[in-house]
Amino acid sequence: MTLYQPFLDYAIALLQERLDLQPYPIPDGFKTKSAMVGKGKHQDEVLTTSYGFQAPKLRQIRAAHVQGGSSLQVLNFVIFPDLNYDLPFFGADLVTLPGGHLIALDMQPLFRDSPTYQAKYTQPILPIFESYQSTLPWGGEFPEEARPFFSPAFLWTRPQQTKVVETHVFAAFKDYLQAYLDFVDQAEPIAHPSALKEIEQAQLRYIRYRAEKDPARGMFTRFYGTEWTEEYIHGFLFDLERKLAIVDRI
Ligand code: DBV
Repeated sequence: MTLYQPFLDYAIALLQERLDLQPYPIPDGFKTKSAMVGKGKHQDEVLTTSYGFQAPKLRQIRAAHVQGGSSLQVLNFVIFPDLNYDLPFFGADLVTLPGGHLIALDMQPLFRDSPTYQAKYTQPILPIFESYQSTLPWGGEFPEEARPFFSPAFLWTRPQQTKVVETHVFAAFKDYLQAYLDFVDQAEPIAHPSALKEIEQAQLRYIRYRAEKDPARGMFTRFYGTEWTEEYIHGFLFDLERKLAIVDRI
């Protein structure tokens, strides 16, 4: 059992319970990928496993789980809503490297600075966010250009102890995911053409930023090479542009 496996198991079980969950295609060669890294007795297998689902209102629910021993564990889990809903993205980046743990958890907004959007999708989360402030304090230094993509309820923390990840971070992950699924329950489709255009633009802004700045690019490139990594990022992890290009051709 590795650090983030219980997070993944919990998420999939909850999604199955609360949504009409269907598979989402994972391109050939990306379901599992493994490489040996390091030398001699420090050699370790790094295994990356991918998961993909879809559900009504949710275009893509996907996870990448990287397991490479006690000092390399990553779970990146994102939910991308359909383009006719104003739902935020659910984003979890749970990272354990030799330097320590790095946790990012949020409902990432389409329209960060809109007061009505904040009232709808951030206010309800603030009590949850605040309840973790004392055990999961602000993680400090954080790329300024990423700020527009996070909500005021962004949980960003660097726990010193693995025990904190297993307890408080796991509890926060559960609370955020449950609250997200409450938003999904309540979401109504958007029909107004100008609103739809704004949603599409916001989704593209987000996905382009994440694909371009993916902090895992260096790690994946070292393990699995450039070709695999770029295809994984654009063809699976952040695939909206490719999917829209297909629709436009039909
Ligand atoms: N991050 C991803 C994906 C990952 C992943 C798809 C599958 O978006 C892992 C793997 N994140 C990952 C790794 C690191 C980080 C760090 C391996 C460590 C990189 C390193 O130190 O070498 C939130 N993740 C980070 C950082 C942030 C985030 C802010 C610190 C990186 C830095 O300082 O530049 N999540 C990340 C982010 C967005 C998000 C930037 C933007 C919208 O949702």
